[in-house]
Amino acid sequence: MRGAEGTRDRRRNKPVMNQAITEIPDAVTSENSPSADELRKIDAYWRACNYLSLGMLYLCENPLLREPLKVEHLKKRLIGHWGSDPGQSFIWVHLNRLIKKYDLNMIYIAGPGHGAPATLANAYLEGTYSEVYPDKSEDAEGMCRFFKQFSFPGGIGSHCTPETPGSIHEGGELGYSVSHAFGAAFDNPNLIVSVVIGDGETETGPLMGSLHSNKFLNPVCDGAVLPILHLNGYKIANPTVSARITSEELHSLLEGFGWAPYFVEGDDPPVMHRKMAMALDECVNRIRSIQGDARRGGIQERPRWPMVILRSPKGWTAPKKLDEHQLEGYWRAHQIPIPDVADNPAHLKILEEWMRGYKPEELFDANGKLIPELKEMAPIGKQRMSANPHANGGLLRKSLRLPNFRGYAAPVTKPGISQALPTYILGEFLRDVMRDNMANFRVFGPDETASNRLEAIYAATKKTWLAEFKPEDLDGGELSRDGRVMEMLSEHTLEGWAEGYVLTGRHVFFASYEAFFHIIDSMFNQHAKWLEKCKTEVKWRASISSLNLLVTSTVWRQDHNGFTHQDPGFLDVVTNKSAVVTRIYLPPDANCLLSTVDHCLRSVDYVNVIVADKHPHPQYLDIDAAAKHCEKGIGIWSWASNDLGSEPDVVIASAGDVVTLEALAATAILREKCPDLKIRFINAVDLFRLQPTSEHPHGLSDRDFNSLFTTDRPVIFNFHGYPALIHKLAYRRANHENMHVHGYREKGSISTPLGLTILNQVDRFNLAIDVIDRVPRLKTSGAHVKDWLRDQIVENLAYAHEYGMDKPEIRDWKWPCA
Ligand SMILES: Cc1ncc(C[n+]2csc(CCOP(=O)(O)OP(=O)(O)O)c2C)c(N)n1
Ligand SMILES: [Mg+2]
Repeated sequence: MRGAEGTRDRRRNKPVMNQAITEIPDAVTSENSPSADELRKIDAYWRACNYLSLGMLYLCENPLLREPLKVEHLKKRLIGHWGSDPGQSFIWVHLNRLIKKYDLNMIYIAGPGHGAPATLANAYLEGTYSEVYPDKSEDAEGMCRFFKQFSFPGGIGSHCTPETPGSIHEGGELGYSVSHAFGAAFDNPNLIVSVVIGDGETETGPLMGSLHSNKFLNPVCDGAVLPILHLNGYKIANPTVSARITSEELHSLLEGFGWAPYFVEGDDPPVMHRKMAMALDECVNRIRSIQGDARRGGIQERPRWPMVILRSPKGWTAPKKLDEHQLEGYWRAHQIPIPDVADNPAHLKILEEWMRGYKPEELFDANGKLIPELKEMAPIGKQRMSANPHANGGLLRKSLRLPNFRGYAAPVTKPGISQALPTYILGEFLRDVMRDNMANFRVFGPDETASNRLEAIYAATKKTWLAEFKPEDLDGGELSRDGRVMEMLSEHTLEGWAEGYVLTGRHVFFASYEAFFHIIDSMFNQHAKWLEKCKTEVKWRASISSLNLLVTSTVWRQDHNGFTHQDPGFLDVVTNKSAVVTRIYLPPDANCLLSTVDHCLRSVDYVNVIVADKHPHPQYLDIDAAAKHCEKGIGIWSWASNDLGSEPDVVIASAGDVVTLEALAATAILREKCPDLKIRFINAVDLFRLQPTSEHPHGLSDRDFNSLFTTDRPVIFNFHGYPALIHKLAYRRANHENMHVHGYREKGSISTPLGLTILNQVDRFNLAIDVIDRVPRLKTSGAHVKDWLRDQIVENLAYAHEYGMDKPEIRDWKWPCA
């Protein structure tokens, strides 16, 4: 046993220490300690979990080992992870004790989601699994099916997938457990979110950043998060950093992050059960005292919330060695601990003895159901972590109360004459959404809510801040302990909070700089996958609110920040994911933005990506026209077109705000310089209208697409993002070979707004040149105009280089054909 002695050894190597480590001692008991009989039952329950975990990894027959184990009882392919399971089940059974003892409302998040056999075993033992999937009944046949389906074709995945009752976190991609946990805890004052963090997971950037979440949790109106760092020492094939620094260093690190860590260390189950029970009692008492003090007397200081460091062997309770290799307590226990059981009779015997060592015959009755004495160790009904409605958040979801977005409209009497600041106007709408939904709506942004011009929200609520306040904060700091705007400079943490918040049945709006959305590409991917499964396969999961992402501070107005801030590629990432859950909107003006956001806030089960710049822009549509245009998703702007009653010579199309302005300016130039040219102007708000209906539910029918874009006329498409995306969406369309897409060509620089568009050829002059080149009858007759257009490019760039800004007629451009 590696216990206190080993710990002392490590401590000889002493770094600086701030405060004594709270380590639960081996031999001390308190009046509060569980009785010997309770500990015996906890251990038996844990053995049942471990038995089931191994059953899932290995068996497809003989589930209770009522016959000698033979090769034909084994799955042909052995897939899954053992190493994390026993520690996670150990944690789960102890949390069950806690829930019952203190009548808690608790959910469980498995950071190392590959330890799913632990979560699944517990869901099965609690009866939830059989309630949700009746064929996995609590008897030998049901258990057999339960084992067989695990990580098996046609069955379930090997992680805490959406099919897993009680899970809101798949844990396939490590790093987001703590941020998800906090998202779940916000505005859930009676909830405790237990979150197991893998010690390998702790090495990820997102996890480390998320440890700061405790500065954003309000003990009065939020619930608690109880992190349990699962220090089992190893990842797939390496030791973990956290396990190979001294306990003092680890303690200092976590204390520095503001936590009060309780160390539970060892490998002797009876001792460890008692220590874990004591540690968790301490944690609950501490949580209750923090919350009680704050709820009675207000928040005096930032709470130091408890957490547990569980140092126990990886693959705990496995054979110590397999042949000459260490198994328990080493990375070799990570996946299938004994891989060659089918070919190696001696190893098959070891597996059998190992499984029999849990004494299944003492744990399950004649039918194969967990015996009543152990059944009663788990909570019942909704108090089971596997059945807690917070982990099926749609059940708790209430629609937002939304003010009428028309009341916030930018006045537009004629198209393209007046200017407005779209995101500022949106901020006014969101302010009132916030006012009417002060318990289930939050706004997220990495230090940028004001920068993105959504600052009107602060009139309804401030930014959450539980760290130190300084006098100067009163001067525009907008900080408050009970604020509902979440700002931290970690896109990962914010995205994780936002996901945790919607997954538990609430509503979010997340705004971030366009270029830095890439930081959460992968998190978006995972969330989209989760949603897709829930929507298409896991019918018992209730619909949750959409994840609403505002992509702002966009590429086209980063002329001053330069190249690093220019990247519209998040949209490409989004289009890779299932059409069932992805939506992309590019509202061209403020009123379209209002209508779009109103729609998104009402929707469920999507990721809504809305692209809108934060600078003043010309306004085109009054609020009624905007609502209609957004409803259609794509349409002809007849006021910009002159092809009424005839076939157009060219279609000019746009998707995006800045590129719409340039496309309109090009249209105006062409209408003046080539008055005979028949132009049709199309604007797309809903990008997926471009895809065929067979590819996306928002896709236009071919008939509608062809009548809009024609089947034979050149289409000059000015797009906000990378041009290839439009080709990808529209490549099956009849007129695709006539589509010429302008978009960001990765030409970034410090420039003026027009200069940047010229660099990438989405500017009015280059667009007009392209039209002349593509319309057969203008090819030669348009030469003079083309020449003039080239002059304009040269002159405008020269002006920008001389004065550092665009010419007044560019800056103050208005639609001239009104
Ligand atoms: C972001 C990410 N990188 C890599 C992996 C591949 N991977 C799966 S499990 C694992 C080791 C996890 O170790 P730890 O967090 O200590 O969990 P344990 O199995 O020990 O509980 C790795 C690297 C992953 N799932 N996610
Ligand atoms: Mg580990």
